[in-house]
Parts: sequence; structure tokens; C-alpha cells
Amino acid sequence: MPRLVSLIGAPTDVGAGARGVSMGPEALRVANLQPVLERLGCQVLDRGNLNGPPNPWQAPVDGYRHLSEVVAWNREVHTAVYHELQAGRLPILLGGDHCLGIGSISAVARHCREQGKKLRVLWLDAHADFNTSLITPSGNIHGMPVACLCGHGPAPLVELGGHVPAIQPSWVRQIGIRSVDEGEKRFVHEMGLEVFDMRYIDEMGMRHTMELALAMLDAHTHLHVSFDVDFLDPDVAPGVGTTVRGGPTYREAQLCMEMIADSGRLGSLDVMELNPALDVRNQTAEVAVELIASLFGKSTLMRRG
Ligand SMILES: [Mn+2]
Repeated sequence: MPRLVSLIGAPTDVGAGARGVSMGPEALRVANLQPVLERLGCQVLDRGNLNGPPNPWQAPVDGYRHLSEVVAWNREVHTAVYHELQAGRLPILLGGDHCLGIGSISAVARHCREQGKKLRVLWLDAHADFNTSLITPSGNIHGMPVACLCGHGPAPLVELGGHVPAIQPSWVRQIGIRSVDEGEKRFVHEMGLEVFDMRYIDEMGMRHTMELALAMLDAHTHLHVSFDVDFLDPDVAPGVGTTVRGGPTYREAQLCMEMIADSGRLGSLDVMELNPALDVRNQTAEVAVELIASLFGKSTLMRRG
């Protein structure tokens, strides 16, 4: 049976510190995401773009920037992702900034609770996205989604999926991390998040990292991948608002995706923070699409199934 995949565009940058990721969904479409997935045997429905409030571009209030807009967008995302999962389809959320991971992953967690499934979240990112209003230097909510999902944040975001917290820190594996704010670092340790930072990947290699990140998945585990494009080294992916040098190379990222594909457990995906305004001839969107292809089973290796 072909894999049933749904594309959901969420064209907003209300949670980000730079404008432009609102153009991300269209750039991924222009880079042929749908035909690439179809060539890999997926049956793909493009659900088009969600609608939400415009970006008012205002200063933070009580440590949050654009909170009501972020809540509105996340409600839309939650409903759309939940609907696709209910229909037995694999949702791919096309961001949009990473604050939308709250809507997406709270929907995945709700689906897993109802289906009696375990959930593992792989957070591929340069940043831990574990800030709160008290420790954030910027108030940008795209730096807070993991904390919100774990129960630390404003009530309308923390309670979005109807269960608080939406997920446990022990369900999360963060990979590629190399920029963490001071207060955030303490909070990550306090909450016991499992982080495979770049130092770990340098020393142990991507293969060992992914073996651990994917350890103990079983037939009842739903694997969610939240792929922030700034996970990648800016040499291969310049089109993001928050580049941090020293990320995974193209080949390391491809191995990461291939090993996730080999697990056979991928159930949902976010592709976030792609910023066409900062890109060079859409190359970052094209790299993202190539990596998504690896995630859906395209292999560069001459391996027999
Ligand atoms: Mn992120």
C-alpha cells in the first residue's frame, strides 16, 4: 500500500525574529516536494495553506512576542495535523517558524494518547528551543516550543492539545544543538532533556548518535521528526534566519535522515524555518527536499531491501 502523505502549509513568521519564513511553504513546493515524494511511492495530497493573523511586528509583552497571533496559528496547525492523523495519513507541516511545533506535536501527542501509542520526538535543530518568558533574551516564541510542549509556557499554548503537559521531556531527543542561551542551558539540564549536541556528534559520529536517538523504538512507537532547517550547516543551508556555524554536513544530515527512514517508524514531520528571503536561488529549499527524500526512503547506497 502506498504511503498516504499530506502537505500542510503554515505561512507565518509570527514567532520568529526575522521576517520571511512565511514564504517557506511555497519555496518547498517550488523545489518539487510533492513530485519527489510521489516518485518515492507516496500518495500525496497538498492541503494548501492554513490561514491565520498577519504579523503585527511588535515588541514583546511580558516576555512574549505576538502571543495571540502565535496561539491562533498553532490552533490552526493543531486541528489540521490532528485531522490528517485521524484519517490515517502522514502529515508534513511546511513552516513557517518553529513556534508551530507546539500545534503540530500537541496534535501528534493527542493522536498517540488516543491510539495507545508511544511517542518519540526527534528535534533536529541548532537550538534547544527551550526558552521561557523569564529566561528568553528576545521574547520570540520560536525559541520556546519544546518548553511549552513540556508544560512550561503560557496557558493557551501549554493547554493547546487538551492534556498538560503535551509530552514528557523523556520522549524527546535533540540532535545538532550548538546554540543555547545561558538560562535555557540550566533549564535543559534541570528537565533532563536528552541532547546530542554538535560536540557529541563530532566525537561519536552521526551513526552512533542516531543509533542512540532511535534506540528502543517498537511497533507501537510513533516517530515524529521536527526538522528545523537551521540544523544544517549554513554552508549547505544559508536560507534560515538564525544560522549557526558548525552544523552537520550534507552527508551527515543525509545519514541522519536515512537512519530515521530505516527505523520504519516515521509518522509525522515538520519542516521549519526555511527563509527564502535569505536563500540563494532556492538552494536551501532544494537541500531540504533532498533530505526529506532520504527521510522517505531514498537511498544513495546500493542496498537491497
Ligand atoms: Mn528551532
